[in-house]
Formats: sequence, structure tokens, C-alpha cells
Amino acid sequence: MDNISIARVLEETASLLEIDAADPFRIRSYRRAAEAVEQQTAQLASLADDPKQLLAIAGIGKGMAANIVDILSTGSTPLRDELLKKYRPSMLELLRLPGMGPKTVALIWSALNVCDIDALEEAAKAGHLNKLPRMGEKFTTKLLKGIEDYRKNSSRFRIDQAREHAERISALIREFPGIDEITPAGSLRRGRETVGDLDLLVTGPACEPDVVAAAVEHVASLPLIDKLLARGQNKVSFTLRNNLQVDVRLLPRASYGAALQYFTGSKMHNVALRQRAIKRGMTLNEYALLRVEDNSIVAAATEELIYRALDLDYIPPELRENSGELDAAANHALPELITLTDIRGDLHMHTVETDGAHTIREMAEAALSRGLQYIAITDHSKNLAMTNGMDDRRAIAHIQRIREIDTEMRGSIRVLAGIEVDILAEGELDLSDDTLAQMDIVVASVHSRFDQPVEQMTDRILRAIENPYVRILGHPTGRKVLKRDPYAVHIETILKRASELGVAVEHNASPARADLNDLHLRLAKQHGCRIVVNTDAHSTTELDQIRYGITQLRRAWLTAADILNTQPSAEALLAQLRPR
Ligand code: DGT
Ligand code: CA
Ligand code: CA
Ligand code: ZN
Repeated sequence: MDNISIARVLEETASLLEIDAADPFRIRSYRRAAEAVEQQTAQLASLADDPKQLLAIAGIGKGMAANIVDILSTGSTPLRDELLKKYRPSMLELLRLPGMGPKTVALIWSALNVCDIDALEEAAKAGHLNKLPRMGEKFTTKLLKGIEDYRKNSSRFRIDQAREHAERISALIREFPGIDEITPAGSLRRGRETVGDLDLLVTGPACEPDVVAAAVEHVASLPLIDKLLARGQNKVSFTLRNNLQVDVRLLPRASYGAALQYFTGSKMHNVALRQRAIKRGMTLNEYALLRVEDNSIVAAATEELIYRALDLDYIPPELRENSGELDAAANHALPELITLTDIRGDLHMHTVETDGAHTIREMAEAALSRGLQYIAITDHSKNLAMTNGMDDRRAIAHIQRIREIDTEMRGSIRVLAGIEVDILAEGELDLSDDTLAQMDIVVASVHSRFDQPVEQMTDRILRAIENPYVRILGHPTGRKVLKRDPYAVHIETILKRASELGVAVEHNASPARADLNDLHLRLAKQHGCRIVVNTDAHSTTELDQIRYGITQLRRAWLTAADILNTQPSAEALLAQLRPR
């Protein structure tokens, strides 16, 4: 039994425990063990005779080592067998649907004997769910939409997950001697918010034609491969346990640039680029840019050389969508795209006061260690009850604590007092104007009643930003990547009004949101909107998610000057926000 199969059994056990409403710590210990097993280069089957070696793996304790020994000898654990007598493996998939938590899955099973997506869809359509507690017509409608979305989306992966997998795989490939560069190409390199499959390009002395077979062999036997799909002279394709497909290509140094250009795409960008080459008497393929008349190589080793030979400035991967970048590159009119180091502050984050994991001070210190000059603490307001949102009294007490930390930080970083105030159903705000007036930063966001008709939602948001204390409109369309469509709203109407009022619109950098998206951001700039990029961090590590925001801003052609929180200091920033 290989590591992937062991990891799958552990992961399944975790999910079954979840349906069984078991202790969260116990659930997490199985998940962590599954991940640890998957990462191992050595096959556990060969270590199991000596339990000490299993215990040496981080994330594997005594109990878990015993489980692994069981899995190796019987293919399962007594616990998993017991749970599978009570439940079914197909129920694990149900957990991915909206509104389907472990308790609901367990209930639908005990009441209706339903344990897979097809049967669930049938039961929902026949109206059987409506008879169960807390599952009215609304629930059924939402669920059916969720099933449809799930079928549509389950073949794509979020950029952050794709990136993590790419890094994990790259680390394992790198163990082979003679490999000195691994670059994710395709949609991941272009920074799309979701990725269909991973395209990894590898080069180094081990990838030269006469020796490449050994490196191909190394890649084809990576421990995390679930199914090997294809294996060619310099290419290996496989899937991971989560069904993500990976195409690895091993290329000689001399043609690495051409391959990088070709496999980064997008297809439409490449079509346009090839046409440009043809007009100049050249052809472009994955090996080189060639002169037609004598088949001589014009450029191949780097992308820069290829673009230059076609009389173009270098086009950053994020812009390669055939949306005007070739003309701009020909006219030396490409924007100087924003980079991570341009960001000086972060204006949307949460603390333990509501649903965050860390204190004001911990967030401030983490931001300081990341080189930021200022942050705003913006916890939730009371309408979001499940986050322990604050009423007016608590919000004002919270301002005091923020001010104290700001003083304690002695100017090393400025900590601004803020709030993420809920926009209620008719556009009223969740806290009084008196409270909002005391905040440096008021982010207003929609967190409820996503189902309103488009006119009502648009009016609701317009009314909210008329409130003179609102300085930022948070995650303006409410979508969750691969999980929830944006609510129906006339975004252009909102952008125009926000621009007139001087209310900044947010790009929420959390890869789960990426809201406004790249196209809306481009529109926002056209309408003269002020734009901020925020992490909406709920923990110190989530402050690092700013990088995903930068990627989307770059895809929207934005420069540092387009983004307010590139201002060097809190004072300079506040001067750019809607005046009081
Ligand atoms: P994805 O994987 O759906 O998120 O999107 P991409 O852009 O990564 O697309 P993929 O993986 O099918 O192909 C990778 C790149 O290869 C693509 O962006 C452009 C390049 N390419 C150039 N010509 C062709 C072609 O004729 N067929 C395919 N499949 N790819 C091509
Ligand atoms: Ca791809
Ligand atoms: Ca591909
Ligand atoms: Zn929010």
C-alpha cells in the first residue's frame, strides 16, 4: 500500500468523524497525519516494521502510528470500519455543498437514507427535504443551485491551493540533482483566480536531451502521484489525490524561454503573438522563434528575447489575456504594474474581539514585521451575530483599546481605529452615526440577504455609501471563489457613485474572495474610483494573503499610484480618503 492510499484512508476517517460530530481536535489530528504522510518521500510501508521511524514524522503520534500500522496490514482502521457501518463514503462529498454541514448530512441520512449527490438532488426536487427541520423551500432552492455550481466548479482549483501544490511538487522535483529552475506556467503564472490544471516547466543540466530520461523517471515516481496519466520523452502527466492534474515538462536550457512563453498562454495571447510573428516573416512555437526563410533561430532562451525580437516591450504574465497588451507593448505604453513592496498599509482585519484569531497587539506586531507602516483594525458589527459582532457600546470600548495599542507601538506602526460595519437590508448601517464618527476607517460591507433583486441590492449599497462616515466599500460583490456567485447588483452604477462621493472601493485580497475581480477593478479605474487592497485577515498569517491581491491588481493593469494604501504614511493615506 502506497503513501497516497494511506493518506486517503486517514482523510476519509477525518471527514467521517466530522459527520459523527466528533471532537474537533481528533478530526484535525487525522487531517494533519494525512498531509504528513502524503509529504513523505520514503514509502511508509517500508518503515512500518520499526514504529520509531513513524513516530519521527512530524504530525504522527503514538495513536496515529498504530493506525498507520493497521492501515498497512488491513487497508483500514477499526475506527473507520466502525464509522462506515454507520455512514457511507459518498457522504463525504456532500459536505462540500452549501448549507451541508456534518449535522445536516447525518440528518438527511438517518431521515431519508440519502447519501450521495444524485440522490440528494432527487430528494430535493421531489420536495422531501422540506419535511425536515430547518430545511424549507429556501434551503432546497439554494441546495439545488449549489449542486449545479459544484458540478460546474469541481474541476477547477483556487489559486492559493494550486500554488501550494505547485510548491510542494517543485520541492520534490528539486531533490533530483541537476535541476536548477522550476516555473509554474499556464493560468497559475498569469495569476488567474482559479486554475484548471498545473503546468510545471523544469530546466537544468539534467533536462538536456541525452540525459533527460533519468529526470523523467524521477518525476514519474514522485510519492504524491495518485494516477500516472502519461509519460513521454520529456513530459509527465499525473493527478493528485484531490484530482488536480499536473503536466510537468523537462526542457533544455536553450529553449526554456520559448517553452515558458508558449505554456504560459493564454491561448488567445499566443494566437495574437504568432500572427505578429508571421507578419514579420517569423514563426513561433514551443521551441523557438524562427526566421521562415532559413529556419534559423531568432530567439529561444528567454521570454525577454522573444518579445524584443517581435518589437515588443516585455509583457508581464498577468497581462497576457489578449486584452490590449500587444498594442500597448508595441507603443511602449504598458503600465508599470504594482508590486508587493509598494504596499504600506492594510485597512481591513479582524481580532479576537469578533471572529479573528489574534489580538490587536499581535496583529500590529505581525504587520510591523511585514514592513507595513499602518493598519486599521476593523472588527464586525452586531448584525453578524455568529462572529460575536459588536454593538455601539462595545465598538466604542474597542476604539479605546486600539488607541492604547497605537500608543504602545510608539510610532513604529500606526494602528487606526476602524470597523467593518454591516450594510443592513435596506441600506441602513448597523451602528449609530455617533459611533461611526469616532472611527478613522469605516468599511461598510454586505453580509446578509444576498438574494435581493438587483434593483433593491443596488439601492441598498448606494444608500449605505451615502452615509458620510463610510470611507471604504468592502468586498463589493460578495462572491466567494468557486463557492458563491456575486449577488445581483449594478456594479457600474455603484462604482460611479463611489467615485463621486470619494468612497474607496476594496479589492479584498483573500483568495477565497478576490472581490472586486480584475475586470471590475479595471472598470473602477476607468470611473476614477479610489481603490484599496486589503487582506481582511482573520489571523496574523493571513496578512500574507496580500500577495494574491497584488496579482489581481496587476491583472487589472493597475499601478502603485492607483492604490491608496501605497501612501507612505497613515497621515498621507487619510488625506486621500473621503474627507470628514
Ligand atoms: P487552465 O489550466 O484551464 O486554468 O488554463 P491554462 O491557460 O493553464 O491552459 P492549459 O493548461 O490548457 O494550457 C497551458 C498553456 O499552454 C495555455 O495557456 C496556452 C498554451 N497553449 C498554446 N497552444 C495551445 C494549444 O493548442 N492547446 C493547449 N491546450 N494549450 C496551448
Ligand atoms: Ca493549466
Ligand atoms: Ca495543462
Ligand atoms: Zn466582510
